[in-house]
Amino acid sequence: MGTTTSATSGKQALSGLRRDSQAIESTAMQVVRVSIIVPTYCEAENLPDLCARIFKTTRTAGIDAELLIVDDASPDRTADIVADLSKTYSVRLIMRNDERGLSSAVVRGFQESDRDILVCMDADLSHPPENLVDVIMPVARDESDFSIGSRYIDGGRTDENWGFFRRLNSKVATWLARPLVNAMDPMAGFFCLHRRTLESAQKNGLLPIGYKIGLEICVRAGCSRISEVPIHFVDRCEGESKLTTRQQLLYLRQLLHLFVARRPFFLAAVLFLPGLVFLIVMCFIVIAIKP
Ligand SMILES: Nc1nc2c(ncn2[C@@H]2O[C@H](COP(=O)(O)OP(=O)(O)O)[C@@H](O)[C@H]2O)c(=O)[nH]1
Ligand SMILES: [Mg+2]
Repeated sequence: MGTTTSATSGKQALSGLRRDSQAIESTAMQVVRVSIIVPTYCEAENLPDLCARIFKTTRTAGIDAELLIVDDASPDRTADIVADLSKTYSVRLIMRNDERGLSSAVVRGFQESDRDILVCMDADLSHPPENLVDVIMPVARDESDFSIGSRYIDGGRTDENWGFFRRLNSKVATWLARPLVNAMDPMAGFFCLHRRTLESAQKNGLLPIGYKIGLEICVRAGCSRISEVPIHFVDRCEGESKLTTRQQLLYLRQLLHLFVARRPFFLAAVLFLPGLVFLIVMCFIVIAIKP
């Protein structure tokens, strides 16, 4: 009996061990590996805080994150600061000396990564790193192809200091993009995607120009599984915005390209319908006032 008991408890111990090792194995399999791409131009003052907050959040959540800073030869101390941070954190600098531009910098970061889950965010702390896990998990769980840190869904908001015209500008730009993508904040710069979403966008003629690379990827890839998680967008404390009028004009050009590629009939209707209505009304008026 005693032998049986000890054999049974031996078997139980063994199966317990197996269960434990299976649990460890499956936990290991479930570790989320993510590359966080941050394009930078003159953001040296923001990087230490950004780095500390990103890694605090991801480590607490058990996410294996690497940070790729894609800098266009900023004439500040970006390179020294990243070298310093890389002693403590998994952070790498990709320096571009012959190119400028936010969207192309982000795509370069994606290309430098060998991971499947990709995140993009600003360096200026406008996108709270504490929301990273919420933005990453829908893609990591394969519930979404594209996940957005959204200012315009319930619970999300923009900075309290935004004036009327800034709000209007952002809203109008957002409304213009809405027919292209089923999301409340399609212009967000804080997003996560699976590598296959990027590949599908590239197959469909991704054009990495201007500022709105998230919108470009989402529309070119024809994403239907999109998640939005609320964030509180805060204005930068350090450095200056690089968003210029030229970038806003480039956005209109980008929209035109996207409408031609994905919603040509919608575009035609929007452009020609008012003219058609005008013609019909004119015909009625001419007929009505005919002597
Ligand atoms: N590599 C690179 N990054 C850029 C460029 N322009 C802007 N960025 C970065 O892109 C992010 C968004 O730009 P930002 O100036 O904050 O634009 P805003 O949030 O629209 O005011 C920031 O991290 C910038 O440093 C550029 O030409 N090259
Ligand atoms: Mg910003």
